[in-house]
Amino acid sequence: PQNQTTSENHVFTSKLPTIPISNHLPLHTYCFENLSQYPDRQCLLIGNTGKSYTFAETHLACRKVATGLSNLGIRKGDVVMVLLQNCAEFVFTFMGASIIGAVTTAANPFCTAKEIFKQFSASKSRMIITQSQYVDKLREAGDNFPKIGEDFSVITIDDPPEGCLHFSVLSEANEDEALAVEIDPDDAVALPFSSGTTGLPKGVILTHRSLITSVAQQVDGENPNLYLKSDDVVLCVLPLFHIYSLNSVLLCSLRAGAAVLLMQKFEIGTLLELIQRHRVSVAAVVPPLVLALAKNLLVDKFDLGSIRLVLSGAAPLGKELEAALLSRVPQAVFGQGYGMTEAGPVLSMSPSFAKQPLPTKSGSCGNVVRNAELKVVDPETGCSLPRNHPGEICIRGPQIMKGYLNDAEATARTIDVDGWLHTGDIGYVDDDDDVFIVDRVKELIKFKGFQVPPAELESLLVSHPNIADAAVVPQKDEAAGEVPVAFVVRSNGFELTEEVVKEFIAKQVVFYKRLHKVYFVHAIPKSPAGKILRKDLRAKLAAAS
Ligand code: 4UU
Repeated sequence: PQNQTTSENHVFTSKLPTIPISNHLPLHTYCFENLSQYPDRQCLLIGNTGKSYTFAETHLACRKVATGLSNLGIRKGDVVMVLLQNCAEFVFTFMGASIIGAVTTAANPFCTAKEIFKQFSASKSRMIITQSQYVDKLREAGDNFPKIGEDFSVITIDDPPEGCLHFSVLSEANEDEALAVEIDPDDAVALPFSSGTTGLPKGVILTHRSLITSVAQQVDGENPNLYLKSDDVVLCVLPLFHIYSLNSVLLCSLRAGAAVLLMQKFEIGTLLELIQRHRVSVAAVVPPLVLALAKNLLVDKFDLGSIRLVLSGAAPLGKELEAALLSRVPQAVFGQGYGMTEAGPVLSMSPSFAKQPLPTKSGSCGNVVRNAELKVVDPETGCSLPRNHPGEICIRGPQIMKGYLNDAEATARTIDVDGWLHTGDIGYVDDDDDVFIVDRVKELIKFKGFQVPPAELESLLVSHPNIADAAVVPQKDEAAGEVPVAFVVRSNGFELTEEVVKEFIAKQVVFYKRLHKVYFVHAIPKSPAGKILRKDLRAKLAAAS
């Protein structure tokens, strides 16, 4: 395929040929399509217990949970909330919901009750599947929040506290009794939350068609861009409630017939031990994990010789860190993927992971995925730019989201009338089709790859009686990449310390949204239209450090 580069329109496509994609199927059918070739192969390996499930067992468990969900009244289009660390039940629930045409919205179980119920209410979830340790915070959220048993049911994967059901009500249902449903490719299947380029977190509607397309762009075709083999063991330490792990680790592995090693949480010693024990061959990581693998002294005590491929994504990765990692796993191929929840999520992927690998440069996020179009637009004029000119990256293809849930305005701001999704990332495509991200123009802050939406923290800040105005921006940080810091205007005559402000936020948000610094100022710089001039504040920070 040739890239069109007429003077008005510079559109970049993959060097890999376009492939047929079975995106007319329901997601679960697509993911388990090749199951009969390897029913007895390991599918899920549970890191902390040593338990494992073959592909046939996994498929059966998903079908049982599908029936179980419908026995509890979950119907096509209903939303189920998953509040779990990585575990087999996450997989069974997600795929089980897909089978009956229901939708999964997953959240970080460490979120505060307030954060969880925001997503719960916005998504109109009918039930929460979680661990017993998180039930208290749901119960004690206060009178203004939905009530367990009255407004929704709770299912726990371990001993259920009073008023909750055990996961066996789902997993022990009779798979033959599942209600037959018809699924349209454009029906939602996943509803992750993302703040996108601006504002508060919003439900991102990912359909069967979008997720199948994205997975196929990675692992399908004669020469898959991300070549996963059926004897691979793929590390799943990144949380499945984030789209990176859900898509590029879980769904891609299911489709390709590779085993997934589920780890509940990141702890370097356990991680290294599990990599060695299970001979992990593919590791999906984020930059802070690369840092740990590159720098931690424990690494030398373990055999990491089984790793053949390391994929990093979700945040920028420096060349030095990449080199440091490769000195620890010299046999491995290293590359980046570039994703965004709204984009389905993968926009570009290193061609060095392909079955017939091609080189890519250090620091690059690889090439645009196949069966998609990418362009770089001048943020001022909206015109597309030629190679080597940085601008806003836009992507088009059947993999992108259907839109934001109940937010036509935000959808129209993000996907234009021609179907281009605007990422809010600044980057360019070089002469060899390598994509480089150089900046972010959207508000979003990324702490270790986790989303921190400034608008959310700003609205909390101005709800404090002694705060007149506030703005939150990213500050560069060695370990986390970026941390949120606040500029705060005190209300007239009020005393307010940095500690008080930090504490006020800390008790309302999940750990990675905590403020790392508070700067008191007399006014927040704003445009004539009242928009916070974030660039000015970021420049102020850069000048001060
Ligand atoms: C610089 O981070 C993600 C998804 C990441 C992903 C998914 C599948 C990576 C590889 C993969 O295979 O989604 P969000 O919505 O949490 O955050 C999106 C934003 C991007 O717009 C960009 O600003 O995260 C940033 N980002 C990156 N930045 C994502 N990947 C990269 C990257 N380099 N490689």
